[in-house]
Amino acid sequence: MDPDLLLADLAAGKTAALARAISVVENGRPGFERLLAGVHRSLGHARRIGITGPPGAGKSTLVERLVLAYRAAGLRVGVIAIDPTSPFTGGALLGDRIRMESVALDEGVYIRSMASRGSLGGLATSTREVSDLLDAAGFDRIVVETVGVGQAEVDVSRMADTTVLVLVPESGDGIQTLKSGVMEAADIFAVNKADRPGADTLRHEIEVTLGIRRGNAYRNVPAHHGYRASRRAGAREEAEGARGADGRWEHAVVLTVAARGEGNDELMAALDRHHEWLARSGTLEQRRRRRMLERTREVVDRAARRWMWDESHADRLIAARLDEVVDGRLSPYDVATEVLDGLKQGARL
Ligand SMILES: Nc1nc2c(ncn2[C@@H]2O[C@H](COP(=O)(O)OP(=O)(O)OP(=O)(O)O)[C@@H](O)[C@H]2O)c(=O)[nH]1
Ligand SMILES: [Mg+2]
Repeated sequence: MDPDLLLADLAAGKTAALARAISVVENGRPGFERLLAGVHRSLGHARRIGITGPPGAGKSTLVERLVLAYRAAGLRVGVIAIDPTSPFTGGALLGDRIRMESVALDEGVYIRSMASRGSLGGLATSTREVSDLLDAAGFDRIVVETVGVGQAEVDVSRMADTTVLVLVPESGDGIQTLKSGVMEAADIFAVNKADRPGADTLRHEIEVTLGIRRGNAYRNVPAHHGYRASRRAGAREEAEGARGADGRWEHAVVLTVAARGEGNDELMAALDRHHEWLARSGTLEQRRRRRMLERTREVVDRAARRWMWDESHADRLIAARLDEVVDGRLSPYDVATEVLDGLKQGARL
């Protein structure tokens, strides 16, 4: 692979180059770091949107609706679907997780699934790197779909400018989620399958939970607290994501029936509003800056680990000490100390 040639093709918007670049990056093939370094300067055009939520909540259906709407507005969209491959399912579910037939043949849409198998550096890192490639290739929106409401999804969602949490009535997941810490990671809540009973109740629960959390956060600021409390008593605009009195983002809660496209305009509007708020409040800059910090650390971490296992004496030393570790004369910690001390003193293969 010639990274410079690939970069040029990528910038020229050639789809084949994009597919190639992604595969080089995903598999960590030689030159992948040069490729990513090469696109770094051209990043920042795309808006990155994370869609997360429990299995079967309708995330893909919702994403497909968003993609159609963005396409109608003349925007190019990249979609990354994280496949929750486990050793047990072996990725058999993949085809099912991203059936977006209506947009699959559109040249302005690029859909990629990524398996959450263990790679050095982790899925979150490779997702961010693939997003960079889509950004560099000129896509206007990058939507990342992740399944689940745990820490792994939060990590992935940290690549996003805006995170949408999709919940559904009647599943119990909603309440579980509200109790977990994942709530904080979301900017917009989509209560999907609103054609089913319980959607309004769930929306109410979300609003109350957000309200309680806000109340706690502002316990020592009586003026805001009172203002918020009185507004919450009746007003609807808070739930619709108006800007808070102190300039904070107030979460939008949107009811959707993704299967029929209902609520999609509201969701799009909430996404736009959130982006405006991000830009106006300086949060976009802050988030991107924080992301660059995390990214740089991840890249340093991965490079250091790779160097250690590929080029240092660590593996050889461990092999040489293994008998002693097995029969208890040495602990793994003793060996780690010896490895590290050796590295600090410049030990090589
Ligand atoms: N009743 C109803 N069904 C819906 C709605 N949106 C999606 N569905 C259905 O819910 C099922 C799951 O939809 P998906 O979009 O695949 O859900 P998902 O969250 O992407 O699923 P995973 O990726 O497997 O976690 C499908 O059968 C959809 O047709 C909705 O608003 N109402
Ligand atoms: Mg899906």
